[in-house]
Amino acid sequence: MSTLIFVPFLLLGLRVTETATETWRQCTGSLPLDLLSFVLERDPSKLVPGVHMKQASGVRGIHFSSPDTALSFPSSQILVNCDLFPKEFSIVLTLKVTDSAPKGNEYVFSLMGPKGRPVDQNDGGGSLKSNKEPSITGEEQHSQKTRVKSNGEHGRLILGLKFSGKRLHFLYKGHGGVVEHWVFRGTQLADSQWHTLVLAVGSHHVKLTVDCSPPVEIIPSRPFPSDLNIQGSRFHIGSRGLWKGLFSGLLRQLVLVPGLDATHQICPSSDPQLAALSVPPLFLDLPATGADDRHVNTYETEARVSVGLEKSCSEQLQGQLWFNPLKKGLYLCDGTVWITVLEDRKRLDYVLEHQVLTTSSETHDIELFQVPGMGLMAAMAHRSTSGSAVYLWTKTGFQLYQNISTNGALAWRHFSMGNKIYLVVSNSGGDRRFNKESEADFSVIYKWSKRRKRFVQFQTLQTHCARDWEAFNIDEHTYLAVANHRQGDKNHTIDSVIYRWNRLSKSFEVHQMLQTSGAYDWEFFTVGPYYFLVVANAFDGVTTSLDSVIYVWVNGNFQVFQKIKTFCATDWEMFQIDSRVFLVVANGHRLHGNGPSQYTINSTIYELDMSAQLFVRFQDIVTYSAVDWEFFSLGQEHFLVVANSFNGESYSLNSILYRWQGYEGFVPVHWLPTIGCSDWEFFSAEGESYLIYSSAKAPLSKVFMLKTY
Ligand SMILES: *[C@@H]1O[C@H](CO)[C@@H](O)[C@H](O)[C@H]1NC(C)=O
Ligand SMILES: *[C@@H]1O[C@H](CO)[C@@H](O)[C@H](O)[C@H]1NC(C)=O
Ligand SMILES: *[C@@H]1O[C@H](CO)[C@@H](O)[C@H](O)[C@H]1NC(C)=O
Ligand SMILES: [Ca+2]
Ligand SMILES: [Ca+2]
Repeated sequence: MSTLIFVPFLLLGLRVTETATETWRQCTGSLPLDLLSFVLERDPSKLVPGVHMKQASGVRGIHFSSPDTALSFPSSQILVNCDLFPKEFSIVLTLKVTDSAPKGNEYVFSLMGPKGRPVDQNDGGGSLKSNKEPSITGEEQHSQKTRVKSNGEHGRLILGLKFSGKRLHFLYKGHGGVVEHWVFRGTQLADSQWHTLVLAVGSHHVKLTVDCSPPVEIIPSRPFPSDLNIQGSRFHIGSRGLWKGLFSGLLRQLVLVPGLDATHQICPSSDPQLAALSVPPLFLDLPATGADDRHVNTYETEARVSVGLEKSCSEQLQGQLWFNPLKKGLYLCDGTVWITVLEDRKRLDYVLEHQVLTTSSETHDIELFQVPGMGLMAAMAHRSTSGSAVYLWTKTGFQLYQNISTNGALAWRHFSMGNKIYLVVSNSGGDRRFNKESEADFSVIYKWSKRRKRFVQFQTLQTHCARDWEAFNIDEHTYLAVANHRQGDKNHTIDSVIYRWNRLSKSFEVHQMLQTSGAYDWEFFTVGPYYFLVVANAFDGVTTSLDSVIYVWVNGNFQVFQKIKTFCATDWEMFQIDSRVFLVVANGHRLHGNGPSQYTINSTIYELDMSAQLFVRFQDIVTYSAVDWEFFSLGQEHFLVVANSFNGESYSLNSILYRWQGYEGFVPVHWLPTIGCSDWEFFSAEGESYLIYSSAKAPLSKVFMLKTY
């Protein structure tokens, strides 16, 4: 049933992020967009007009009988909120083309521009030009690209895939409205056999993989355009919207995968001619029929989908689809229970830039909290010696509320005792003017003054290049834990300290010391009646490959519970999904001695195995000098966003939003461009959901609004 996995994505459309500098928005994302399911499943109660289900060699596909409008849809329905076709993508298709196919053009699919829009004809060259492209595979295949002047036939064509003279052609509108052709010769496709093709278009090369065999590659003289405008365009499946050019073969799979080469997602395969990324549920496996290879059977498809109120799923109904109009859900009977294929519910649709907040300097951390009578506030740890600041959420976004002088602030943490609100800042002592001799620095606790409506200094605590504070309550006592990163310039293996609030002296006092190595983060969490504290150990002076330690509270103190190998661990985030408990670490880089640093490494999600009483590896996610993870839920869906800060060359890179997909774990769904990303925080206000990120390399923070539908 693996073919079903991607079906729920098909209504989600493509993710987009706006960049402030461009008017046209590029379509981004990497979710497979199942174009065939999109037309076939819009009304799961019956087969759309213009197609018939057919079976060949015991495998189902559709045959096109007319270019019905039901086989066409606006591109904006799946390429949501963007104007430019993805500049990199792949197309996965499974089809069967008869060896007696007519010589004329037959379109597997096309993307056509709006009617009546004149085509730019400013390109003077009108004659047919042809130039051979070198084949880097050195095999017999030839690839050829021709430039044809746009004319009536091609005028509206933006992009398409067609068979012509038994050869596969990929066409797109190049500069000046000139249609570019890439022709893939030497591949035997029109032989009445099923074939699965992956056409992968990258910035500098194009690759066609047939049945998971070694690919045919071409390096086009002009790369696929990054500015292919698709505004007002429509996809046509099996045609270009006209009778002329209707595809006469059988089509079983047609998936557009923006952003990446999907070859490795389906290859190698045990059944390469039918390798599946996403196949419409209607085509799902049938009982063996023993039908003759060449014989084509027509099937009654109506019986496969039933519409109406719930009935029980039994062995007889195995493979049956059921559409429930009340829930707008599509379900598949697996022989005992109905499995959800599609269900209409609140889902993350896209991410919009909401506010660019200019700050006095670069920012290492954002802490969000509510102050009664004031609303949502954000404390930001700014790098500059002029200090940090607290911001207040208003109708237009965050606005500076109070300047607070800090000294190399790296993190803020809020907590409350009774009805009083406090903030503690970790001052790393970036400015050594004040404490040259002692090499110690002081972190400061502030208290919210209701009368003065501002934070006022409350207590100072000596710390050593403090990186993080954590606050928590155990048995009605309030504790603070500081992550002391290093003492002096070299000594990283030092004590981090747990403080406890003393009600009599009205101050925090040392409760327990725990030895840490370049401590970067503390995370407190509870599981049932147990209290845990986990430290991110980043560096011991020699290597970043160190044990980070999970402690558990026993008899009034923390004791080691488990050690986990990490690589410059910078953050731990605990989260729960249903009754499952997870911990994810952000690994910054691998470094040993004088060797080079590796920034592209895995960060790992661990799951608590209740019976073994241990956290065990659940999923590795490749990150780029990750410095923060943030977990949040929207409706029924769960997400993780990572702060990728550096890839070894640049601080400008995407932070990635992952969505929980059950047994597949977390899969990437949004790419958010960031600069030196240092922190992500999720928050809700006035019924809307937002993410904010801070930059350690630019004096700005950005708020994104999460649009759901
Ligand atoms: C905070 O400090 C900046 C200068 O760094 C100043 O421009 C601003 O007016 C101050 N704002 C408040 C609310 O004190
Ligand atoms: C590092 O600092 C700790 C605590 O101050 C001290 O006990 C230890 O000896 C120091 N190590 C080195 C190598 O200086
Ligand atoms: C990340 O982990 C995966 C699976 O655990 C592994 O295949 C891959 O090589 C790792 N990547 C890096 C960059 O370490
Ligand atoms: Ca954390
Ligand atoms: Ca965070």
